Amino acid sequence: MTIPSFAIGIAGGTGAGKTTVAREISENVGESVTLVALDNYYEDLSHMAFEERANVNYDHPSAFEWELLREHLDALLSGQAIEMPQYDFSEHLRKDETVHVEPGEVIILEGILALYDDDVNDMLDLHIYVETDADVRILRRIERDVVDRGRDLEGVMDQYLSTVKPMHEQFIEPTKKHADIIIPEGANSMAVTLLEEKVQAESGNVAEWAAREADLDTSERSR
Ligand code: UZR
Ligand code: MG
Repeated sequence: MTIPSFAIGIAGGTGAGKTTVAREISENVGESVTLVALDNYYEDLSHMAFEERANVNYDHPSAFEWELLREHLDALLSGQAIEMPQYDFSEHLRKDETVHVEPGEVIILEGILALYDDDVNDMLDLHIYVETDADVRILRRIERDVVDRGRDLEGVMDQYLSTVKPMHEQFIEPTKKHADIIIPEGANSMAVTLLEEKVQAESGNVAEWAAREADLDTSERSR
């Protein structure tokens, strides 16, 4: 059983590059990393019709099932596996199937409001906010929503102006104050490299590092 030794939250506006930062860290740290996408914790709206679901404000904190997220983070951090819900963006719907997720050495929670909830923040060791200009974010958002999430341009534009932008200003941006560090642009490779080093130092390698350091000390002293 793995008990994670380090938990990271990565927040920021839509299209900021949160998922990229999370993926790069998890690919490069050489530790087992469990990625928790906040998107998977959108409330289950299967009781609503598609048209109704399409009009939900998905950028408001109330769109998420915080209780389930807290429960799952808590379980992972104490070494227990979870059944993680999956989300279908083109249907605005939680899928029927879940995915069995085991805790790794490092947990990364990633999503627009990853630094919003006080209890969640308490569970995280490192709080990151990815800050990317709004024009870059909307361009990425258009590309992603049209290509990957089956939306049309007009719908993306309407949604951006009616909910995405105002909710960003009201709820997402203010969570920056909970951040330990702010990364300018998701693809900032220096920042990501520094983060990887920090993660390595704090996580499973701690014992190994300590041993190596101790070795160095002795050999230096005997010189
Ligand atoms: P990221 N979102 C949808 O467009 N449809 C859904 O069914 C659920 C979420 C959007 C959401 C938010 N907002 O801006 C974005 N809207 O997904 C968050 N409108 O995802 O962090 O990957 O950008
Ligand atoms: Mg993303």
